[in-house]
Amino acid sequence: MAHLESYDSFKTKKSIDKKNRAKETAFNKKIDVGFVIQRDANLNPGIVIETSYKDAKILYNGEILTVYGIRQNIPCNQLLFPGDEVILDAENKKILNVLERATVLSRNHKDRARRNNVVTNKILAANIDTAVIVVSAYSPPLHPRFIDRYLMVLQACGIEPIICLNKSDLKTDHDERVLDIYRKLNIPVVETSALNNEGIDNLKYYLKNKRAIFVGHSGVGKSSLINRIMDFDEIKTGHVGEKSKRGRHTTTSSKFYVWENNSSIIDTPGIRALDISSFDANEIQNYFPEFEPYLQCKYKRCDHIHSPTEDCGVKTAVKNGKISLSRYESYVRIMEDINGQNQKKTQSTKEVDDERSL
Ligand SMILES: Nc1nc2c(ncn2[C@@H]2O[C@H](COP(=O)(O)OP(=O)(O)OP(=O)(O)O)[C@@H](O)[C@H]2O)c(=O)[nH]1
Ligand SMILES: [Mg+2]
Ligand SMILES: [Zn+2]
Repeated sequence: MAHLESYDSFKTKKSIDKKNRAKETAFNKKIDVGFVIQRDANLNPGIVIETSYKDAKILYNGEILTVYGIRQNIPCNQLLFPGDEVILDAENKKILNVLERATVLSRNHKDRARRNNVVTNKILAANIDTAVIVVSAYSPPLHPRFIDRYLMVLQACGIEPIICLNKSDLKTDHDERVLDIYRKLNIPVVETSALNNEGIDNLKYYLKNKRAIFVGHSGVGKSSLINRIMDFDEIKTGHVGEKSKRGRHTTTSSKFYVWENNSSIIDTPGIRALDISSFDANEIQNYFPEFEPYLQCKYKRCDHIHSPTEDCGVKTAVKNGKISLSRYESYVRIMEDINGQNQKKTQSTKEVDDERSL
């Protein structure tokens, strides 16, 4: 198994840019934000905690204030997201400016209500340092395919990943084997049980002085973990279906929580599937940094799928145990999805397939 020096290679998309002549994807595109201003130490911005279609709750000088009518109240008609920093006219409860975003976490969203499953890029949060991919043991079951897709999205957004296996009280050998794949890639892996209050201090250690976001499937325990970290019981949590082993989508909007000076977490609604159709098939290999030492294939445009093993460095490395089979299978699945989607973008059953694959 290739052992990476650090998980830096999972942190930014710089290496990906270098190799692909800085191609702009839906995930890293510069968002046109009108009246955005540069950061400056003299500014005293408020932080957006939560937004609705009309209003935004802002943390400002230790207090939470609500700005009503955000559509009319922001000079640039700018949409706001949790983690956004804004300059306020606090007296008149008006937003004067939005600070330039350090990072934007976005993901594709397939609108099933609209014809042809239109895919839009949806921003989840701004100014995030670290994203915790929360997964769970047993229910919902742990799927490495989902983790691999989320790792790609985070690399594209330039956000550090942490993997948190919650429900460690239900952990099996299968879960242990999956976690090992990511430990060997030097991605921080934390095990917690929100139920038994275990591993919470370790998780806090990784999140100290960071702006973090918890992402993942519904029912894995994102909100339960935040309740433990905050040492309260305020966030509503929901049961997981016994048969389906799926969550009930209890959290419906993202919200920013400060758990210590300088340390915050955004709770997000659980998702069903992660669409990766906007990625370019030629770029995918670069989102698997452990492939890099083995990219000397016989054919320059080798896709590491269709060439015979003896002609392909990546397939040979998988055969020799230098690259994890699970990661390679994710790569193949993602390539198939992207190529399939390119040919049949309107295929209405695709979403069902995506869900099954996660
Ligand atoms: N056994 C066990 N159950 C847990 C643990 N943490 C959370 N749960 C249970 O898992 C269920 C789902 O928890 P939530 O915190 O609502 O999950 P979520 O990820 O926020 O779900 P959404 O808001 O739907 O995205 C609840 O019934 C929790 O009691 C844990 O460590 N062990
Ligand atoms: Mg929740
Ligand atoms: Zn190859």
